[in-house]
Amino acid sequence: MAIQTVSTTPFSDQKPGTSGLRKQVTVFQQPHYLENFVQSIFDSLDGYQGQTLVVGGDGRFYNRQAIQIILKMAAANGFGKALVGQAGIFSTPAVSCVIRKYGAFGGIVLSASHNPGGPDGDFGIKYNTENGGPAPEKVTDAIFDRSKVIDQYQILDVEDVNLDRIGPTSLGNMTVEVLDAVNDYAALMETLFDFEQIRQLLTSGKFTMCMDSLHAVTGPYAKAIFEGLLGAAQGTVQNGEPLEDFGGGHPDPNLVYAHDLVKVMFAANAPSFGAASDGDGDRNMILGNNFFVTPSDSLAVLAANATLVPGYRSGITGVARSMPTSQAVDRVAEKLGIDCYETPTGWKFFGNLLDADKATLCGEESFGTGSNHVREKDGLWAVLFWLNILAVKGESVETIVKDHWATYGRNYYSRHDFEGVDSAVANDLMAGVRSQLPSLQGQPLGSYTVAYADDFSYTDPIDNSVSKNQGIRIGFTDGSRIVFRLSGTGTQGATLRLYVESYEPDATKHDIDTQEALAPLIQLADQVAKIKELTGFEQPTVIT
Ligand code: VG1
Ligand code: CO
Repeated sequence: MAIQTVSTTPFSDQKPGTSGLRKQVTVFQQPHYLENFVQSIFDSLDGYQGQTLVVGGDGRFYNRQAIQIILKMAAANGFGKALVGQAGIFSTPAVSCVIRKYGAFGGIVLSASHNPGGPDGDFGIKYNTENGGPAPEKVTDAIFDRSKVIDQYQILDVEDVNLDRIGPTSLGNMTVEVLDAVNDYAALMETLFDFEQIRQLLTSGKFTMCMDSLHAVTGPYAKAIFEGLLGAAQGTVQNGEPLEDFGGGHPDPNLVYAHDLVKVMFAANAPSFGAASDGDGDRNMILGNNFFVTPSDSLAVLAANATLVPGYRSGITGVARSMPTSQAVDRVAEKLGIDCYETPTGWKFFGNLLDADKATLCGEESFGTGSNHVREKDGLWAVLFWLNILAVKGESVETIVKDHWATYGRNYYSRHDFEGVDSAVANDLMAGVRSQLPSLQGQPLGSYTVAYADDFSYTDPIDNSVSKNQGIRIGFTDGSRIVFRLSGTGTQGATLRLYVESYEPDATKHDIDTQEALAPLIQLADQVAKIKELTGFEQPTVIT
């Protein structure tokens, strides 16, 4: 066995963001770039000799090459076994499922999620720990610190592994076991949901569904589960062939990028139910016939109806949402008498709460929902959860959401993204807002009164770790809020995110257009942050 020790020099830009290290493919293709990061991961870990590593990705361009490099490095560094999805494919929630099921030491997920792929697109890598979840900040900080001083890495000088043939092969002293990418995940879903009842719904002839996999990783999973196990009509899954460049699209399930699905679901004879997932399968968008469910409302509806679903029949212990996510779920928690946690953006902050059983359901406004069944957000899980609720209730998506609003009040909510802003301008803008915070406290602003104005800081209730500067929030006395954050997943320039929320208890006022309902707050946000003036953007790039 030929272990090579290769000399290298550090790259200064290997700081993981909201969800791992994301860069343009061309950056990852630089000699030693991926290798440095992978060795930095291994160097930051203890006790993995002879242990199992799970490796898989969303199938985007460079996935296969990266996996070969990672396997040869894992073998050279002393891992005993690697579990890899067939063809190098695993959705992000499937990696989490496999790490937990087989008691692996950890896993490496290759994805840039919702970012475009292809030779000119993006690539990404992140490390997940033994609980199946994204590494917490203390681990990603250690990886970054190591990457700044790394001077060598270990790699095996051997032939590539056949990733298409299921079963074991030897790679030096390590065994590579190629697994069916779908089986373990699908089996887990069967333990959580009433597949028989969902099958009856999908084959009743009265209910139609359209699932858009956006040419990304969920295609094979969705076909196996919906069209296979649950008997939905062939063709229920559209854009179901994973492509290395996602067909040139932006694999982000929202009303802008999932345009094929939006066309189907907002047509005259639309199906009863529509859903989409992102590049790596951890996000979901839920649609009814001519009806869009905001992700924040989706989380609240799932929490309110959880006991209708077998996996959650005995109730949920608590819920958690990222800070910018609307407070709709808070109202459900209050009624259920359970705790609601507010965390920084990014799934890694839910891990401790889930491990400690303080939260059962978690969600983010960015089309992410999940539960304690794995430690990642999970797109198809959310779709199945909705299907199970629809099957039990026998009502439309729209009726369920509107009844929910009538019971709990409606949290009008929207996110405005300004993509490709000059980084210096974005930092100045944020600094400008930050400097106003002390003087805003208690002051009138437009027709509102500021209740609090701060830079969100989070203390993890389990390990007491503190995460500062997680978004600037200005809250008003009537419960409405505006929040400003810079994205931590982009690869070029900066993306400014503006999150706007208001609360309307009166059911006669629940049919207002969202942007109209939020217009006064949107205007105030521009006044405070001078978005148009500083960025030169007349409109946001994406509104969700
Ligand atoms: C975005 C979302 C965040 C999500 C993250 C990863 O981060 O806002 O809620 O956790 O993407 O999602 P940011 O820093 O760009 O706002 V995914 O589907 O990339 O794993
Ligand atoms: Co994703």
